[in-house]
Amino acid sequence: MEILHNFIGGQWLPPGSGDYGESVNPARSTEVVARYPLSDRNDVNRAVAAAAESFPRWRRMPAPRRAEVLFRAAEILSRKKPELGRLVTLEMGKVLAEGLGDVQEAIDMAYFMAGEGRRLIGETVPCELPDKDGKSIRVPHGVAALITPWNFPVAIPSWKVFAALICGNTAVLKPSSDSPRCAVEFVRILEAAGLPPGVLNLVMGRGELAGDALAVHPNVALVSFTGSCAVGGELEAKLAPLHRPLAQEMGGKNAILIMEDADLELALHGVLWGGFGTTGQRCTAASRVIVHEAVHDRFLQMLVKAARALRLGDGLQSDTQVGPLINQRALNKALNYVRIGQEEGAKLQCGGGRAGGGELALGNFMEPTVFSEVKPSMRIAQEEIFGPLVAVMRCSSFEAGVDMVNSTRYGLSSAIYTRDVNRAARAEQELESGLVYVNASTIGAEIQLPFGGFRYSGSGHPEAGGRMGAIDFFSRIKVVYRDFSGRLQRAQIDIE
Ligand code: UN1
Repeated sequence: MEILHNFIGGQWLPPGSGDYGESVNPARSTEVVARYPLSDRNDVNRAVAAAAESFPRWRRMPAPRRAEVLFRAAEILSRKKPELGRLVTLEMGKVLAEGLGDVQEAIDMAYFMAGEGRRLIGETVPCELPDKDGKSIRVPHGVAALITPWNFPVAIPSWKVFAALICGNTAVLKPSSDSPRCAVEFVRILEAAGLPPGVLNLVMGRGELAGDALAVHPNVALVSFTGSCAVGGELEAKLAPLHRPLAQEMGGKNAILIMEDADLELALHGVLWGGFGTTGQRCTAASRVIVHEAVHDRFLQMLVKAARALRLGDGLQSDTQVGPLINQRALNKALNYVRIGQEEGAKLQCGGGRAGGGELALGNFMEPTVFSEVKPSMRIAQEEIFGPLVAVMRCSSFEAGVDMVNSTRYGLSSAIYTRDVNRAARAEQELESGLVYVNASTIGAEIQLPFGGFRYSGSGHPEAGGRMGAIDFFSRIKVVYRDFSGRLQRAQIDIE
């Protein structure tokens, strides 16, 4: 068991308070993975000061040079992928293949953002006046506050950190208290890659204390947050008077729409992967399945049979298909939704309980759960559960199905299974979510395109790559007009 320290100004330091919390293995709650600092305002102040101090030098370093650090980090991440993937599973619970995938996403992001160091594209345009030109350039904001969740404990820090740094910002990372050890390993890799001291700082601890103090700190220029809608909303209210850019990635209530002409076997794999992969703990998880009435009963039967057969267990065991929930609170929340679903009149088809036999009793395991006869207005069809619970609904047509998909306040990811190319194309237009999948599940976005949700799912500042992705948030546009005529030229006036 390791005692973790904050990383401030290039040094690993204990918290001023001397207090620590425990990160435990969700598959065996008695196993402490690490003790992490319960940082307070003073630790945060030190970290922000270190980031602010290192900003002028980092900002002036040419972006292709900054990129060299990211390339080296990508190489170290690749080398350490096996052990880091295991650590993800140990601390967060997802099965090992997914733990390795989490690290792979960080490797992809490191290479991608390193490449951006030679792009960071602006515009050059002709001016209306002679001997004058105009261009836009990207400049950093300053100190970025990065607040990350536990469900992608390496990947999501990488989305924010690499994008922030390549643009020339310095940063303070505040990871979830459920995955501090993964965050420390991630930061150690950047340290080993030769990142100058103070450019990235790490402060661990509770959101209410360390996270809040960081987000509202006067010397922080912008905030990027991934987490629940409730916390995102509170953050937005606290930041409103400060007029500081805030990117939020929040919840989802993502749906898979299965039409009567779909390949049902393929759709089944999509639902199992989207609904029960990562134990349903992705913001892109498929928690609703809307099936055309002509194939509804058949599909439901296939789904229930397959869900019952899923093997629960410690994610490090090679035959495990579904790991534990992150903590007792998450387990209680998901179990509570089983009760709510039953009270609302939905029909529990399988699962619904804590899985407690043998070794499983030590962890936060829940049986893969399927409800049928779910109505769009029910809470289990509207609220994010973040657990292995799939709500199956019935629709009578493509149009009715699309309306049902769109009938929540969220809008992160959605999917359609159909063999009709015209219908697939219409779905691309009609589904109101930031990500739309055709004949694929709601999860598994790749990093070279933007990632973000509509409505309550996000603030409209997508992360990751592509035009309009994270680079747009972590840089700001400065417009430069250069007049080399040697005389006063008045725009809009001296146009002859
Ligand atoms: C998340 O659930 O918070 O698209 C992120 C996916 C992953 C990222 C999910 N690449 O499912």
